[in-house]
Amino acid sequence: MQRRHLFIALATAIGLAAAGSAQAQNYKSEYKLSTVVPASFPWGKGGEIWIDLVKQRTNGRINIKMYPGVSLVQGDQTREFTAIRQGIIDMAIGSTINWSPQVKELNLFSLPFLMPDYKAIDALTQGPVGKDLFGILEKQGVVPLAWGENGFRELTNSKHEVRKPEDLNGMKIRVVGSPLFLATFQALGANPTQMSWADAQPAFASKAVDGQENPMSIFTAAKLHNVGQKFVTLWGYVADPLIFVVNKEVWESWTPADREIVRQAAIDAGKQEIAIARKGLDEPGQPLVKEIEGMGVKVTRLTPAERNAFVTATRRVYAQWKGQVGPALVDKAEASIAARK
Ligand code: X2X
Repeated sequence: MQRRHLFIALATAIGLAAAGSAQAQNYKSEYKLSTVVPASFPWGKGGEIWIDLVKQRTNGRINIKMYPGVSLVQGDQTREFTAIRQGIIDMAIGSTINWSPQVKELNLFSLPFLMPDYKAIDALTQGPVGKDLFGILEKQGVVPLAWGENGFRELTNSKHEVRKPEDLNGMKIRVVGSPLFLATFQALGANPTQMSWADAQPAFASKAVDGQENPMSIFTAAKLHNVGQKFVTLWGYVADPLIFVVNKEVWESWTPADREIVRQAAIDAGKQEIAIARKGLDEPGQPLVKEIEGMGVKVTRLTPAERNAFVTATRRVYAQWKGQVGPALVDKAEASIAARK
């Protein structure tokens, strides 16, 4: 190599090294990722997949650690969104339910009996409604990247089979999130009580509450049959998608190339997570439901007429909350669902 070329090569190497270290100084040694449940659940598994993809694709430049149990906000999942905005949390995979106290439009997914099937969820998250919601989140100062899924929330209890609204009469049901859940269960004649997931599990064990609503994947991973939840009613009344987000300042501290890597990793992890969340539920025979029956749990499937009684009993709540969520957005959601393929 000629002397001049050697000099240029050396100068370039020094320049690159300097740029590299300047960049590394802006990067934290660890980014905190908040979730409600750990990797033994599809939700936490999605976090693990995201973390691994980002690590591989950035050659370790972005190092993420998961904090399940919403431990960065002492288990109070309804404070998670505010903590992301404040930078107490760098990244999160959050349920639309838990962020709905701050982002009223996210109550959309909790409108009783809006989404009849998985295709309806996809029609919302992957269509114009999903875009609108991401725009709303951006205006609130977080960077939304991808959708995941907790799932259709089924009704469980320790008392008796629930086939009609009257069966819920006076039953103490743990709910989370927004007042919409209180309204829905009150309309059904139940006695709903708001409680974090952390507080809920001991409350089932001690029989302080009779029932709850959560996806079947949460039921099995949390082993709710072991804390007396022996009756399940498959009613699919609401489903909560998950949203992968990053705090805005953190996002802006990354190079454009790294932002793109984190975004694509979130999309890839989200797709995988949704498949895991639906496993055993969206295939013929629903093997996950069989598994639950095998644990000595009575699983009740409603006839269309039986399900309709729950729909009718909650119509007033739907109408009232359509106003709170935003009638234009709900109209758009209803149209997207009607047009689903
Ligand atoms: O608390 C719940 O019920 C859970 C785990 O499903 C959510 O975080 C919404």
